[in-house]
Amino acid sequence: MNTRSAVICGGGGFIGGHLAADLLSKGIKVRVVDVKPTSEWYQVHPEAENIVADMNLRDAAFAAVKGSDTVYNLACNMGGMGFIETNKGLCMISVLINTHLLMGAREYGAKRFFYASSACVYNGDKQQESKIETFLKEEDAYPAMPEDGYGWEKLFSERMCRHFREDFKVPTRVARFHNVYGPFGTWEGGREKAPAAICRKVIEAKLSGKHEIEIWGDGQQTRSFMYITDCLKGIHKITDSETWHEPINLGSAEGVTINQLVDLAEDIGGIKLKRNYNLNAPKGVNGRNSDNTLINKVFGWEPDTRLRDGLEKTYKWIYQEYMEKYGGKVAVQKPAPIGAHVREKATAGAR
Ligand code: GDC
Repeated sequence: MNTRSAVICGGGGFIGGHLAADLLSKGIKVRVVDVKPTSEWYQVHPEAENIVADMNLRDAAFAAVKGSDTVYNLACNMGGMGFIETNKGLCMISVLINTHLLMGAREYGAKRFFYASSACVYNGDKQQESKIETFLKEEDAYPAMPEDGYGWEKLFSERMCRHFREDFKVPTRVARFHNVYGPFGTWEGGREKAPAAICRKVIEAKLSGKHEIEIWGDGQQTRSFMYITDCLKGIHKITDSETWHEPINLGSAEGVTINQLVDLAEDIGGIKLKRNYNLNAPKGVNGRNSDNTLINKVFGWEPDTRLRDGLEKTYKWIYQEYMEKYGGKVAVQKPAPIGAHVREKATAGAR
């Protein structure tokens, strides 16, 4: 598939901003659409056509899609566990975005439609053990028991992609992202995921001189984290594939406990902290890792950036952002707002 023009829906967000830069560097004509005002986009690329619109609405979604070969749907209301556990209804409304974009892709004959799904579609029963070896295979999404709210929306939308492909010949491709991190992502405000949150907390401990850190859960829960450049490589392979169209894992298989993630961040920050475990905080599943058998078989590749390397770059970027924003003072972090009033914050998926 040779894309000449692309629209990135949710391109004001973390992954979308990086994807726009990447496509522009390849000489592709790029339209970026996001509901947030451009002042809140993580990256704004002046070479792109930048549009502020709410793709929950049919007309805006159709206008977004019109005239582009490839549609990337990264738009949804999302965040880390602290957000999705307390905003289930809001997360489910994103079903409108994918529905309208798929209908638009059908109407205007898009050559490709990429949908950013998530590891949150996997059956919760298979993620009960805090083990690094909790590798999830693509078939583990069924029988369906995904993450409540957010995961159900993702699973439904995946399914809709399948039926639009089968019934209406919209050439859909679906990746299941496993916790993506890197520079130009959310690091405060309540939607941040563990890698950015832990980096920020280490930085705050250093700045405040209070050498303690709050960790959600008991720190034994396991995850794998995918660096943004791997995510981009995978998006291209999956989108451009002429043969593979089923949902496929896009994640790192380097599993760690959250305690090990904290070890790495402490090491990068050059500090050791007293750990306070908050067992009442949002925790999500006990164990989750990406089984990469299929992606290796289909594409002869899997995400391979070491967590230590990616986290170091992320830490440095967050440190700079922190200093720029707060000038070396420690900010009081507020929890994410709950409810419909955050609709305008809908942003790119960054699973
Ligand atoms: O938020 P998250 O990165 O999402 O959390 C990973 C684990 O880290 C959780 O068990 C959480 O309790 C723990 N944790 C410890 N301290 C903290 O300060 C903290 N902040 C955060 N955020 N977590 C902390 C994600 C979803 C995404 C997406 C991906 C797909 O779930 O939130 O939207 O779909 O999964 O892989 P996580 O990995 O549970």
